[in-house]
Amino acid sequence: MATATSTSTVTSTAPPPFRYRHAIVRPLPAGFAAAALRATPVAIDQARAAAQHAAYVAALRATGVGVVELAAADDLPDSCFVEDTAVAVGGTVLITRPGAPSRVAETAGVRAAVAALGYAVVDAPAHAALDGGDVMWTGRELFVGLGGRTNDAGVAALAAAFPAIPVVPLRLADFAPAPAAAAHGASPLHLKSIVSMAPRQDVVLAPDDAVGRAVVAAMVRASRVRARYRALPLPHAPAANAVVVNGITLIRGDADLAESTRVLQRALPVTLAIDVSEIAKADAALTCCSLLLA
Ligand code: CIR
Repeated sequence: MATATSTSTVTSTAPPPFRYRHAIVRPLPAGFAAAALRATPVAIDQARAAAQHAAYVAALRATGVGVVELAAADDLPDSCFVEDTAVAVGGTVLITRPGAPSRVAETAGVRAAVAALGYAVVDAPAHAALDGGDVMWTGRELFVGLGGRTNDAGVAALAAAFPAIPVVPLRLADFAPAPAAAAHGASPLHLKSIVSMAPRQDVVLAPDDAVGRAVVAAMVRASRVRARYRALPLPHAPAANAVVVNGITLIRGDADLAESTRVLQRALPVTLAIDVSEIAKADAALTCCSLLLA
C-alpha cells in the first residue's frame, strides 16, 4: 500500500530537478517467479510480486506523471525491469544492450514505445554492454557503474549518445562489500543498487556503511562539474534506491526497512512508501521498474 507523507528537512529554493512527462512501465511477466534472474536461488511468490508491482505503478500515477504501460512480455522473465533497457536524458533516449544475454530482447518493445512518443532514439552498438541500472543522472552529469553488467563500450556508447553531458565511470569492483556482507547476497548488481539521487542535485541516498561512504566519496573525487555531493545515510542498504519524479520520491516501505523509511520521510519533502520486498528477491529495487522520460 502506498502512503503519502510530507516533511521538510531537505529544502531547496531551486525548482525541483528530475521533471518528467512520461514513465514507461511493463507488467510483471508470467514467468517472473520461475525464471527472473537472481544472485541467490530464493523462491518468489508470483501473485505477491504482481500485487507489489501494481502498487508501484499506482504510486507512479499518483505523482501525476504520464504512465505508459507496455504490453507484457511473458517470455522475457526480467522484462518488468525497463530501467535497464534505456537511458533517457532530455529528448534523447539511448537504447542499451543489457549485460545479461537473456535480457537483450527486452529492448525492442521499449524502443518502439519511446520512438512513438517522439524521442530521438540512439542504439548502443552490439559489442556494448550497458544496463540503465548502472547509470545515474545527477542533473548535471552521468555516473556509470562499470564492471558488472556494463563494459567500456557501454560507457563509450553513453558518452556518444549524450556528447554535451559529462559521463563519469565508477568501477563497481572498488565498492565490493566486505566478505561477510557479500555472503548475505549484498553484492551490488548495479551502481543504483548502491546509491540513488535525492530530489536535489547534490544529495545522494546511500547506505550508512563503508560501501555507501566510498561511493559518495568517489563521486565527489571524480565529479566533472566539481559537485560537492553529500550522502543522506540510511541504516538499510536496499532503502538507498528511490525514484524521484516531479518533486515526489517513491521510497521503500518494506516492513523490515522501517527505520530507513522513517529517515527518508523525515528528510525528503514528499514521499510515497511502497513495499517491493517480493520483487526485490530478483535483485531489483524501485528505479528498475520504470523508465522516466523528460
Ligand atoms: C537482473 O538480474 O537483471 C534482474 N533480475 C534485476 C534487474 C534490476 N535492475 C535494476 O535494478 N536496474
